[in-house]
Amino acid sequence: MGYRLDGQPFDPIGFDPHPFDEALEITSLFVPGWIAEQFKNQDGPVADAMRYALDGGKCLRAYLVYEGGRLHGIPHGKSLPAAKAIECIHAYSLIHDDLPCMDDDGIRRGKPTVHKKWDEATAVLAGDALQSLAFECLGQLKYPADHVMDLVVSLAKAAGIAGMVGGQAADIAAETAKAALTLEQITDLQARKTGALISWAAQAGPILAGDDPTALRQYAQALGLAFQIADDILDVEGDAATAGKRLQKDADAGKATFVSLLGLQGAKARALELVEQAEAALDPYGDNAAPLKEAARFVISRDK
Ligand code: GRG
Repeated sequence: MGYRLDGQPFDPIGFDPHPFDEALEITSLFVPGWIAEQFKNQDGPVADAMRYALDGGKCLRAYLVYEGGRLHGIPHGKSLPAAKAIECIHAYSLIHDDLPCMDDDGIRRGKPTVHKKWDEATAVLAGDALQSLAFECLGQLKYPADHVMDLVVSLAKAAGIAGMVGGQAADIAAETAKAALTLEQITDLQARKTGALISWAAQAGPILAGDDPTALRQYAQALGLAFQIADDILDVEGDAATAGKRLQKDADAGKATFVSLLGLQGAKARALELVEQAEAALDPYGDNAAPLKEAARFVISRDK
C-alpha cells in the first residue's frame, strides 16, 4: 500500500486501467507520492524541491509503462518501480530545462520553476538527485536480473547523449546555427529530446517480461513525434492572445518548429497521421490495446 500526494492511501495492485482518462488521473495522483515515499526522511531545500518538481505533471510516461506492462502480463504493482523511474528522469529534465542557462523559464505547470522558487544551485541538485533516484527505483524491480539490466541500460541511453541530453544539446546548438533546421533535422532532434523517454516508457513492459518490444516501439516512435508536434501547436494556440507573437518570435529567432515548417494546418494533419500510425502499430494486441489508442488520441487533443 502506498499513498497519493493528497495523503489518500492507494493500492496500485488493484488498479483497473480503464477508462484511459481516469487511469491517467489516478496515475498522476499516486506515482509522485510513491516516489516521494522513497526519500520521505530527507528534509531541506533540495528534497523539498524534488517533491515540488514531481507534483502536477500528467504522468503520461508512467501510464505508458503501466499499460505496456499490462499488455505483457505485468500487474501495475510490479511495473511501478519503472513507472517511478521514468517520472524521476522526466522531472529532472524539466527542472534543468527551465534553468537560465537552458530555456530560462519562470513558470512550469502553472507554478514558479524550481530555480525561481529556490535558487539555481538547488535546482541543479534536485535534478541530479532525481536522476540518481530513477536508477535506485529500477533496482526495486522484482524480475530476472538480465531483464532489469536491459531496462537500466536502455534508460541510461534514452536519457543520455544518444537520447534526451543529445537532443537537448542539438536544440541549443540550433539556436545559434546560421540556418534554421530542416524538417528531417527537427524530427531527428525531437526523437532524441522527447521521443527517447516516451519510447522507453512504452517498451519497459515487454523488456521486463523478456518479450519482443517492436510493436510498442513503433507505437511510441509515432506517438513521441505526435506529442512534440502537439506541443508546438499548443505553443501557438494555447493562448490566443500570444499565439501570433510566439510564431513571430520563433521566426525572428530563425527557430524552426513543426508549425513553422508545416504551417498550423499541416502540423495538425501530420500529428493526426502519426496517431493513426501509432494505433496501427497496436494491431497485434487487438482490443486489449484500446487504452493505448486512447492515449494516442489524448496526446494530440490535450490542452496542456
Ligand atoms: C535538460 C537534459 C535536459 C533535457 C531537457 C525534455 C526536455 C529536455 C525538455 C523539455 C522541454 C519541453 C517543454 C519540451 C516539450 C515536450 C515536453 C517534454 C513537454 C513536457 O512534457 P509533459 O507534457 O509534461 O508530459 P507534464 O508537465 O505533464 O509532466
